[in-house]
Amino acid sequence: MISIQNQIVLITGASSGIGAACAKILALTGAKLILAARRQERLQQLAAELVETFDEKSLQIHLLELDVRDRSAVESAISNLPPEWSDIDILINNAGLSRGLDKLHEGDTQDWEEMIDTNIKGLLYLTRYVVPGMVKRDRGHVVNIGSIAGHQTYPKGNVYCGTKAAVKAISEGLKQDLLGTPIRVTSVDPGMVETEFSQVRFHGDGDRAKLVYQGVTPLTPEDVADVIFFCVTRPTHVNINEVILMPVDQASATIVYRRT
Ligand code: NDP
Ligand code: 8X3
Repeated sequence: MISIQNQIVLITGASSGIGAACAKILALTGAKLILAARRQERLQQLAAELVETFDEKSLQIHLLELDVRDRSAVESAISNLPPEWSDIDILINNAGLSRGLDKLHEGDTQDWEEMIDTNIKGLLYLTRYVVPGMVKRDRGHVVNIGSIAGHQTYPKGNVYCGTKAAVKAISEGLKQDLLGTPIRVTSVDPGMVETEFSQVRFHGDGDRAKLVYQGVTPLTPEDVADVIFFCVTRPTHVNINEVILMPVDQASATIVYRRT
């Protein structure tokens, strides 16, 4: 295991779920955290929680209000980071969402745009503006959050699954393009994790969201963050290319054991 103390880690989508859990586990390592999301009040709340838990002096956090869909905002946010925060060592491309669960021919095109713009284009923008610095400094690690949905398509998952299949292809492509550099690329691809994911998918319908996890013990965001922690602390010659992690109750994207 290597230390990532004082390394600069940028986590997108840090205001909730897996991203927030990553911030908590990585704060323990003494890494310097750039926490990005649209909801600043959530990030401030998380930062306050972390300050309460850890010694304020050893905790280094920089908050970034960022909509990853906005290419010029991403470019400007990365290029205008204060000098002490600009040399990003680890990029965790976590921001993402699903919208709707509909047959493709009945889908809401607005939902499609949002998923494609966030899950694919947002991830690409961050990668495009952060990785050149890594190449220049000859060090770095990109962790993309994919999904079991990128390996297996499920009914009505169409566009969301398509975006995660794209993340899988992009992670593989980035790994190939960075061969010959010491930069690592990892895709962490979970099954069902209980976060705000389903609430977002169902546009705030909490009852429908709860049904997704009924009778199942899903993964927690901390389970996923734990795997990410493992990936980023391997010796520098080791690259964990891809990890699929599932709840014990889930065998595939569609096969889930539910206790009634
Ligand atoms: P949450 O809804 O709890 O968190 C999603 C995060 O993404 C939030 O912090 C949100 O922040 C951020 N986000 C969404 N859109 C944008 C945007 N345009 N710009 C910046 N940030 C954005 O869900 P999860 O933690 O579950 O999701 C994290 C990742 O994990 C996603 O990529 C998801 O696809 C993936 N995943 C989730 C699984 C699950 O079952 N939960 C399983 C497999 C993968 P804000 O709204 O403040 O901007
Ligand atoms: C989220 C997991 O199976 O709900 O990527 O699509 S799933």
